Amino acid sequence: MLEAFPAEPYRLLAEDGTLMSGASVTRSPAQLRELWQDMTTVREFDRKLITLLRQGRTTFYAQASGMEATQIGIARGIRAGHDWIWGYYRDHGIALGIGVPIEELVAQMLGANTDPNRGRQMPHHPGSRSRRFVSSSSSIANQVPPAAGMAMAQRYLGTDEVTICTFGDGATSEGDWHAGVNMAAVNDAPCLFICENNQWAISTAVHHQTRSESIHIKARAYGIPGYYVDGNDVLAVQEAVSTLTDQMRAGGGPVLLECLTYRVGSHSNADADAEKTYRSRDEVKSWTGRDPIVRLERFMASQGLEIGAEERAAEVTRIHSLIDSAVQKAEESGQPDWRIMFEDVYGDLPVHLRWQYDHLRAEQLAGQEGTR
Ligand SMILES: Cc1ncc(C[n+]2csc(CCOP(=O)(O)OP(=O)(O)O)c2C)c(N)n1
Repeated sequence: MLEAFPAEPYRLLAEDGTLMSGASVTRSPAQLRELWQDMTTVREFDRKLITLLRQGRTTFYAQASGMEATQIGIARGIRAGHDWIWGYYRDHGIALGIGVPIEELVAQMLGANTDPNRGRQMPHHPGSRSRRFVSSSSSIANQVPPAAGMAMAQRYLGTDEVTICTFGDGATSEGDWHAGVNMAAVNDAPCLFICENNQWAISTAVHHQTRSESIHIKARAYGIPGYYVDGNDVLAVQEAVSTLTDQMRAGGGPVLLECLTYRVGSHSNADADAEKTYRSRDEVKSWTGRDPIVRLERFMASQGLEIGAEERAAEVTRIHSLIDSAVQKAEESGQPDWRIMFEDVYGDLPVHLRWQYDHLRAEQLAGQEGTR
């Protein structure tokens, strides 16, 4: 049973994929397969996007490999398109899991004309109005105070929507994080704060950036419950997220949930060879041995739902071709025109921006004259 402040992370599946004693799993075969497909999509998305990055076709990427169970468990534990998500730059797995189309994500990452944000955000910082996935900020923990504010509004308005706010372990050492969690706590705002504890903040190990014995224990300081889940067990994460959001929908206040997982890849393109610099190959190997996708596959096999080699290969091919065609469409749509800088903010352009617009336009025309 999910309990606040446990000594060990809550799990339904042991690391070898067997059911924990006393645990029961009520998912149908179709639901289990869907979770497997979602996690495989996140893994393959990483593979394809890293290739694009190396080819210079996008300029920033932060992979989620190893963290698929956490992100898909979150996506499948909320009411997608109804609840609001304030995520961070590594959350493409959540975006995919709640149904943000691959084409939109890829267009955002390539800064293409077909990007709903029209290329204005840094690559790999997607948002989706229709799926209620708020465009993320690169500034660590920046999303926490506004997420608390949105949850306060939900409380005042009496809706049955809740807010999900995700972040890494490093974010819990930032001032914004403490201000936001405190504000949600004193206002009983229905915000589920979720730490995707992948144990590294770029090159800083979690035990080097906090003296707290865990992340979820920090909830005590704000008088709210802290939960702790095995973030490589998709069934446990999904169950915890759905239980905690149901509690908040029924009038409960904010909670903090820590999902213990591991980033097996690099932080981003800034540290492409992490094992040569700040962490050991043995450490990474010990976590690749606890692969969240393999854990679910083993459980499925024990239920007579084995994923065969052919099925796996067909699924990977299907995902790759979806991504390939999304890339082709995005690249064919071209890059946004410079004029979009001046659109979508003001109904009437203020005088200083009108001046800048005219100035740039004149420069552009002069440039065209010069090349004739
Ligand atoms: C306010 C701020 N300080 C520093 C940075 C530089 N920075 C970018 S990512 C990062 C590490 C964040 O680690 P964590 O919150 O654990 O998330 P993870 O990337 O591990 O998922 C840092 C320090 C930043 N973007 N914003």
